[in-house]
Amino acid sequence: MKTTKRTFFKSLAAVSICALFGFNASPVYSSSEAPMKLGFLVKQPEEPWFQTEWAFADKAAKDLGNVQIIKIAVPDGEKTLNAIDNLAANGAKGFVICTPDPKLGPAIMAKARSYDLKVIAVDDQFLNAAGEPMTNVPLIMMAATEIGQRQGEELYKEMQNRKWDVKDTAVLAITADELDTARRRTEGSIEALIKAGFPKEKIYKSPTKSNDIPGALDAANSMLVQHPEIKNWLVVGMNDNTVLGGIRATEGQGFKPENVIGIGINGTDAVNELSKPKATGFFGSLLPSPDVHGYRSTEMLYKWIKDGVEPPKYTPIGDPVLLKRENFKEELLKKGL
Ligand code: FCA
Repeated sequence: MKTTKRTFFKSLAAVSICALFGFNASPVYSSSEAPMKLGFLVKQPEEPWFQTEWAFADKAAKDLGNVQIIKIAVPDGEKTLNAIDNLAANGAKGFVICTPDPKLGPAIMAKARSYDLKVIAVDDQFLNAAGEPMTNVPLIMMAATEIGQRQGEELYKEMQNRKWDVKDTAVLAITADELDTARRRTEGSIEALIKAGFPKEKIYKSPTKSNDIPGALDAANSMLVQHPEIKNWLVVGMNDNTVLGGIRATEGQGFKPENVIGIGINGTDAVNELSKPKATGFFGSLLPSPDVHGYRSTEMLYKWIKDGVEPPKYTPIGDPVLLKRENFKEELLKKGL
């Protein structure tokens, strides 16, 4: 206590002396310097996936020291552009963003540039006016095709475990092709199913209007009613919510869990479902690394601003773990989730 007091008075004295002689006193008070402010903007904060990214952005900020993360929900274009104005007004130096619409890429970059803010895209890649990926903006995302392929392989494996007859079985693929990462995941999944031997003509695609459970439920319902001959369904979708919508539709139409296999992607958003006392048609979920996405993107942005270290243009994050009812708690714990 005494030493703290003494140091405090010493510093105070130093500051007064500096002030007296017109020196810059800031080095004495370096720990009380204003924190570096970084934005972390996400399109769907209701998804645990994005909450996890936020939590790990905060963790990175804590480890880096004197960094503050400004978290903003950006469900549409207007909110996104307003958020960038607010960040600039608050003195932020840059932001990480999962955009609500990849086509906002040029507008986001123009606004960011006008304020001299650095930008890292996470999860969803920006598209330019011609609809091509903006490869000059650093991007960190899960390896989309690969995770999709894994979904297809695991679905096929579980179908074989259950000894289903392929002739009574079909694939319900709920698609969201406007979002490139979604398209690549579902295409990867379909490709893997065909490669494993699933008949191509029994893979039925149904586009969802929105990337949430209600949207996917509608898309699935309209496909299920068209195929009353099918006894067993494999459900493909770009993330947990999409597959969950599909599962809810099969339940609504009277299918038993034994006749449905759905495997989601994200993991974090499947915890409630996998915790249910009785198994549903939702067999499991592929958990990539939202922790790494949140942590690494923040760290990259910090180093870019502080030390001028430009992040790589593309950082793919791979190696998902398959969460099932029996292992999900343990697997999530291993990652500190
Ligand atoms: C997209 C999806 C999210 C998550 C993320 C990694 O943004 O919408 O659910 O899967 O990619």
